[in-house]
Amino acid sequence: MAYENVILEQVEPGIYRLTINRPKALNALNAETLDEIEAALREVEADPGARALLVTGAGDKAFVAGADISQMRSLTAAEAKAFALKGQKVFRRLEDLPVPVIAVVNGYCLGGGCELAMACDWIVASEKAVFGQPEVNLGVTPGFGGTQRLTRIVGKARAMELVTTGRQVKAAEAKEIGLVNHVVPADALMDEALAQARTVASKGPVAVRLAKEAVQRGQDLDLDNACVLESDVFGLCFATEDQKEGMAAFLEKRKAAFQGR
Ligand code: DAK
Repeated sequence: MAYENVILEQVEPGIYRLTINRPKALNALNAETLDEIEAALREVEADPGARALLVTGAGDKAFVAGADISQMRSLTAAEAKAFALKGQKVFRRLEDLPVPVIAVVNGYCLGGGCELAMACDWIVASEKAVFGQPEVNLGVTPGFGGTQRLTRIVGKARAMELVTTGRQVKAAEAKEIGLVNHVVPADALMDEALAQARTVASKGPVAVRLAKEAVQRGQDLDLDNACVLESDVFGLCFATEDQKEGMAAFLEKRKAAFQGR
């Protein structure tokens, strides 16, 4: 499918990269871009060979500087709610993508951009990246899940401070509070993210998908039920050829040749 606001490419077998591509507006998310992100996610979901997805922003200045303020400014209350629901739906789909998703954050990662990055599975950032939920500067609250995901990731007190003051944090502080997994020099960013995606792609594909499901679905369950979920997915692994191959390869001291089934 042809896109105007995003670029979807398969950079290596099984490794996809989705680039939000509105650099003149610092990759701000308008409704059309959200629709295209959703369509791109459908494409990745439909490929049984997909192993990992990288999400990034075009240009060297921004990942995504937020939801598109010029499009939002004249929304009615009902339209604003519909816009928030659209973003939440798309970000949920991203979170539920059956393969790991790495946010590759190359610059401003604000508002809806920070919410997009948090809906990915983890964040790799350049030293130049800046994170924040500055919506209160505009007289609104975060609307694409920011109040909820930020709280789950960094804890209530830190999230409360960031969403009520709009304070922006640089990459080093974002790592310190657990929002970002890795910070690397700007020119090493994509290589680092690709290396991580390659590592994921080299593992047992069914196990990776099931492990993501267990972590993702388990975090909102109590520990007992989450452990039942874990034992279910662990059991399911033993119905796969990958489990037989992975364990045979270990015992035969060779590299596993996983087939993803
Ligand atoms: N939307 C639209 N355009 C944007 C934008 C944005 N979020 N951010 C930047 N741009 C545009 C600028 O208007 C400018 O366009 P031109 O003037 O060249 O046409 C161009 O990108 C370059 O930006 P600057 O000239 O401002 O660049 P600077 O380097 O000087 O500053 C900046 C970079 C990132 C510090 C600055 O652009 C900035 O502060 N941007 C806004 C950041 C922000 O406030 N982000 C949060 C947006 S609000 C909800 C649903 C969703 C949300 C809330 C509620 N419901 C429906 C309830 C989410 C809201 C948000 O994300």
